Amino acid sequence: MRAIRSLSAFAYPLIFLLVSSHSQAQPVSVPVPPLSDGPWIYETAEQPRIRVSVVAANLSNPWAMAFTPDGNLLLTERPGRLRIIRDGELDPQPITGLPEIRIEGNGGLQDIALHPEFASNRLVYLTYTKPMENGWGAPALAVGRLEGSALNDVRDLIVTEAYEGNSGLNSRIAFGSDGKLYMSTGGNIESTAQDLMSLRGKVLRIEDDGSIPADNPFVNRAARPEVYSIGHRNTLGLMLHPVTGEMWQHENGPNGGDEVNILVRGGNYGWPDVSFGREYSGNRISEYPTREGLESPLLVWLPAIAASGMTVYTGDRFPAWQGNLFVGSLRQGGINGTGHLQRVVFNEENEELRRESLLTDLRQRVRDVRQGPDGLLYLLTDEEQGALLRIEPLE
Ligand SMILES: [Ca+2]
Repeated sequence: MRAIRSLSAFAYPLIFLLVSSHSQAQPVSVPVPPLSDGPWIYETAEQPRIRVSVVAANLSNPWAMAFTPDGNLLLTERPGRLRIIRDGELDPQPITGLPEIRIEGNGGLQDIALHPEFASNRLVYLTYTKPMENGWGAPALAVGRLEGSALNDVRDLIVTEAYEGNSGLNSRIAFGSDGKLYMSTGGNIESTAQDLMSLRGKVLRIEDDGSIPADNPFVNRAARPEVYSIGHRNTLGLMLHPVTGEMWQHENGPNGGDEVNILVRGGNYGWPDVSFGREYSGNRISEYPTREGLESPLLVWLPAIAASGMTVYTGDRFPAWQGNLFVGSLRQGGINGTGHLQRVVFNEENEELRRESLLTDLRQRVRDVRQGPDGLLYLLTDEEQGALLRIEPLE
């Protein structure tokens, strides 16, 4: 009896190890050194030399940023703080007036967008995880008026559904060339992404005051009228393409199969029926990665890069990068500690020519990338000791 007991004491952790090696949560990592003070100089493939420097350090899991017309920068931290950088200095006091935010899992304060007429109306839009009565969190969208260091008149415009579990809570927002506000909602939950009565796994489209545009694709059907496109897994990039005027979106596949999509009205992007990716167990999601009647991605990452944040460069400071797509990576190939910045070059038909991985040695989870009004590129590293980084040409 004693022998059996000692055997089971030995076997239990062994069984646990075998089981956990097949689970999604198993951390396979390379060590990540703390980010130094920089700056760092890089040779790159097409832009001769660049310098990367720290604009603000000691940020707590920063998630998204927006430049204001008066030269300030607003940024969100996932644990529920909205911060402001004025004249290059981070205000130690967060903006007040935010709603109550649930931060478990991958939830928390997420994306930020300014109203196209922010200079006159001061309206700031935020996505966040709203704590719900069932104890779980729902992706939600709120708007408020920024006055000094306070967000006033805050109200929810969209509150989606809360399901058991702490995944699929991510959301992004962006104004389109049509002046409508687009919001993505995570849908890596069984059966929501194809369900027209669910707001999860979708891109939603509303007016700036939260009302429903009459030309939304599912108005007057057995559907939620906010829905614009369906079949999305976990969107972590959404932008108005600055040249074409299209809405571009990217979403994380499971184990492989991150994809960039060009959104079309009423389009079905296939999740969970088809994907280029695999389950975390290694099984294929579907026999064929796409099929007739579903929208196929413009671009796929195999292995996955855990894409997050997206911008198309249009400035004059990096002439060789004009028209290139920049996407943050949280980790590559399912290995933590491999985050970086990716640059993708297209031809004039939006067909991919080449990709370059940048800043790989920093090993930071790049959560957001945006072009500043000064024509430089800015990145947020989503770490407990996160930072705002700036990339400039070295002349
Ligand atoms: Ca898809």
